[in-house]
Amino acid sequence: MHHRVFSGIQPTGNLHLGNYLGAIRNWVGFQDRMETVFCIVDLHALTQQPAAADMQPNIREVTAAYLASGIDPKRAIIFAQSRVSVHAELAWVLSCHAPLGWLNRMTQFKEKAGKDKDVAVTGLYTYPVLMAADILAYRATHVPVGEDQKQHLELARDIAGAFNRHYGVDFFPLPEPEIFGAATRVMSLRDGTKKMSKSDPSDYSRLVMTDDADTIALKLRKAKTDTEPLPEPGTSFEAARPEAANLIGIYAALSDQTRDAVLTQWAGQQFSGFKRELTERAVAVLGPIGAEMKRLLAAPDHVDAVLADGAERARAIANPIWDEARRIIGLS
Ligand code: AQP
Repeated sequence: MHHRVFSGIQPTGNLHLGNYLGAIRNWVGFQDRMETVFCIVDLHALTQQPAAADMQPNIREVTAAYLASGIDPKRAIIFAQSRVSVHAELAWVLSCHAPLGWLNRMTQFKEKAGKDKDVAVTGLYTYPVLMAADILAYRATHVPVGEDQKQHLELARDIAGAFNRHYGVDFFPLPEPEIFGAATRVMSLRDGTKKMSKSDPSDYSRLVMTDDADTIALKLRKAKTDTEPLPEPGTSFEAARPEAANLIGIYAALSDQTRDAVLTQWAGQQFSGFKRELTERAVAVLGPIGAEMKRLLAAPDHVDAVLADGAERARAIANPIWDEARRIIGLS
């Protein structure tokens, strides 16, 4: 089986440390080993009903984040989802193989739809089917994402299997989730039980990839902790101290250490000193990326050229796969 990586991020603004540590950072290494396809999933973003004027700036923002983080557009394919019509067409086909019961189990829909499910839009509900189409349109084998997307990936595997069984083929590979690093799930700086998210109304809940050093310092100073000193390594404190656990996880990820190694250094000390060191590490990692993003976005010609070239290369992979799928289905 030909190995191919696919992943994507929604252009919904406020790209944050969780998107970077949970996703983008882990994509870079794949470029040397496999064919890589990195998407800006603008059709997914429509589930949040954004203003039209926000779409292009947000698509460019995500593209700039990929480039500034070390994704090389000569090797990787970088493109916007809506430029390749196969995503939407295949999503329809796959929705005809995805029982309601499977979608009813998706926890992200339950979280995002909130209490009144009758007013949640249908696109939010079928979002995971479109995500399955994103991956299968390229017959991708590896999908590096954060922990929160694991359930959607399992669904993509199930749908691929259902399609293959129905038509008696071995056409779609069952994509493997690639979830790794110390920060597979970065939590909100204000509430350690909620994930860091673009759509959280509080700016203080997240470090944004373009935050400058002063803003990073301020947000981390204000980040919620408790009054206890840092815990001992090897103890289980996570459930009782979610904010402490989150900051320790972020520190570990930013410094390429395990959580226990961080605690060996910091156990028994106060959070004030720990936060100062954490700030330095966050600035060292995010500072250069944010500066490069701003440089790219100030004159976005390069960003736009990358997207145009990427769309062409993406279509060159997806169109023949779609043609073959149509033959399997009996549509041609
Ligand atoms: N807090 C997080 N920790 C680790 N990984 C995360 N990801 C998102 N939040 C965290 C990973 O980032 C990638 C892109 O996510 P997305 O833009 O498709 O949508 P999302 O998962 O819904 O992300 P957000 O930031 O919470 O956005 P909104 O608020 O718009 O819904 C995925 O690989 C995801 O795992």
